[in-house]
Formats: sequence, C-alpha cells, structure tokens
Amino acid sequence: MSRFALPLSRFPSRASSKPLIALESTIVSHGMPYPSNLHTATSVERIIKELGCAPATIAVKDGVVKIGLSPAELEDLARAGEEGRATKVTTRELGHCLNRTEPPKPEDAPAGTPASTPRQARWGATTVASTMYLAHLSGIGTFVTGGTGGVHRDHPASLDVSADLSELARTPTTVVSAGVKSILDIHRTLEFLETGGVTVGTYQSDEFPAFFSPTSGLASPITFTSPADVARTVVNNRLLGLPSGLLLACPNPSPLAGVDEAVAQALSELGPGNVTGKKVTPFLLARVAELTGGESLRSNIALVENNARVGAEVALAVRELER
Ligand code: PSU
Ligand code: MN
Repeated sequence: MSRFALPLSRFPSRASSKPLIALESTIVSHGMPYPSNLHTATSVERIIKELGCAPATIAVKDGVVKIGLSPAELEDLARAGEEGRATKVTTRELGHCLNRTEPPKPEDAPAGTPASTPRQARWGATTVASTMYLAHLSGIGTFVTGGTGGVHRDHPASLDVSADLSELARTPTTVVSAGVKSILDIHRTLEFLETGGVTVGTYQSDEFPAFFSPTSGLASPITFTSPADVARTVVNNRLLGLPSGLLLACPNPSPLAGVDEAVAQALSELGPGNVTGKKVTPFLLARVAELTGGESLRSNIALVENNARVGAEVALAVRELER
C-alpha cells in the first residue's frame, strides 16, 4: 500500500443531508478585489444556505485540499490574492500544489519578520476546471460560479483556450455561470464545447448570455425551462454514462451597458510578449473593472448571487429526482 493518502479535509462534513454546492476560489483571490470578493463569497454562501443547501468553497490551503472553508479561512483567502499568498491552480497543477505541506523554514520568512509573527497560509486558488474536478472527486454534482474561461479572441495566433472547456468535456459536474465574458470569442467557445460533447443550455432564454449582458446574439443550444428541466437532464446524462459536464448559463439580472469599449481597451493592452498564459484572464478582469469604475463589480456580484439561487434550486431538484 502507498504511504501517501490524498490530503483532503471536508467542512461541512459529508454527513450533512443537504445538497452540497461547490464554489471556486480563483474568483475570490484573482477575480475581484478585496473586500468586494469577501462580500460576494459570503453573500453567495448565505444565499445557498437560505435555500436549504450547503455551500462548499473549494481551495488548496498549505497543500491540503479543502472542500468547504470556515468563515475565517474565507476571509484569509480573500486577503491572500492581493498579499501574493494565492496561486491560481488549474487541474494540471493540482498535484504539484499538494507538495507544499512542509511549513516554511524560519529563514524563508521575509526579512524583518518578528519571530512571533504567525505564519500566513499559502493558498492554491482553484479555477473552474480544478474546482469541477475536485467537486466530482468528493461527490458534489453542482458548482456555482460567475463566468467560465473560454476561447480567447486571439486564438488563431495564441492557441489560448481555457482548460475549463477541456474539463467540462471530461468531468460530469453541472456548472452554473452567467455565460462567457466578451473578453472571449463566444462563438468559438460554443463550438469548442460542442466538439467536447458538453451539454450547454441557457436558463429561461433562447440566447447564450455574455456575462455582463444577458444576450450575445448567439442562439443557445438548449433552453432550460425550470430547475426540474435541468435536473432531469443531469440525471439522464448520468444514466447514459456520459463523461462530460453540463454548462448552465443564467442571463445577468443586472446588466452592464457599454462594457465593449472597456473590453476593447483592455484587450489592446495585452500586446505581444506582454501578459501571457494564466495571467491573461486576471489581467483582463481587473482592467475591465478599473475602466468601468465600480460598475462592472456591482453587475458581477449581482450575477453570481443570481447563479447561486438557480444553482441551489437545481441541486434541490436533482435531490428530489434521486429520492
Ligand atoms: N471569468 C470571470 N471571473 C473569473 C474567472 C473567469 O469572469 O474569476 C476565473 C475562473 O476561475 C476561471 C478562470 O476558471 O478565470 C479561467 O482562467 P483561464 O482563462 O486562464 O483558463
Ligand atoms: Mn489561457
């Protein structure tokens, strides 16, 4: 037998009879500034609880997979992004991130740190891809977030396609989002999802939404009429043995007009050899937030809260079918 076991801790425990809803941690550490990120994360957990489900924010803390965070841990994660203590971790980096179980040696502390300073946690902030994977691993079927990654607009040159899309193609988690941001090529994103065999549908609308806008001009492959409609599809996909996930897009109830200029400006700043790899999305998100004043943040918070409501209703409907 191996000496190694997966370092994993659960809070709340699996004994809870309520449906669990997974939440990601990159949106907290890299998706929004402090303290809006903490406010959003706390509000989303509260909404999920009020509807009779149990939230589980997923992250890696000091090399341990955490399925659910305490309020103090959520606050620390929210501060960790700006303090440089959080690394964005997608599925391919999860295993390596778990190597960091050793407490840092005293000589690793920044110069001038008093000996009595408590050691600060290091966080692996999980993206949609790695959160989906860990949710599935721990038996959680529904995952609520804001926006997923997608195919980038400079894709023909950069080949930049988010690992979120490949994970959706191979992991049977239901991801509740507000669609795909217009920083991305939404048409190519939908094509990639189709090729990957991902079930994609919009909640009570015929159009696939574009995060800040409830419309994108693109038809949604499926229109889901109700939480029960989504739940039946989730259960049917499972009975069929499909390996892939379901992407449920909920139109933003608090749309933000005129975001296109900010997006164009942010994209123009990317430039060749400038921001690349996993830094691209956090850079674009922060820049669009800056260029729209606080407005994009307000819209972002409202849509995540809406996704939490729909996600909880879907999880309850799935539970109802499984009774
Ligand atoms: N889109 C958002 N907010 C976010 C993200 C995307 O509107 O916080 C984050 C999510 O964690 C998503 C990740 O999984 O960015 C995608 O990054 P990349 O494009 O590098 O795959
Ligand atoms: Mn990328």
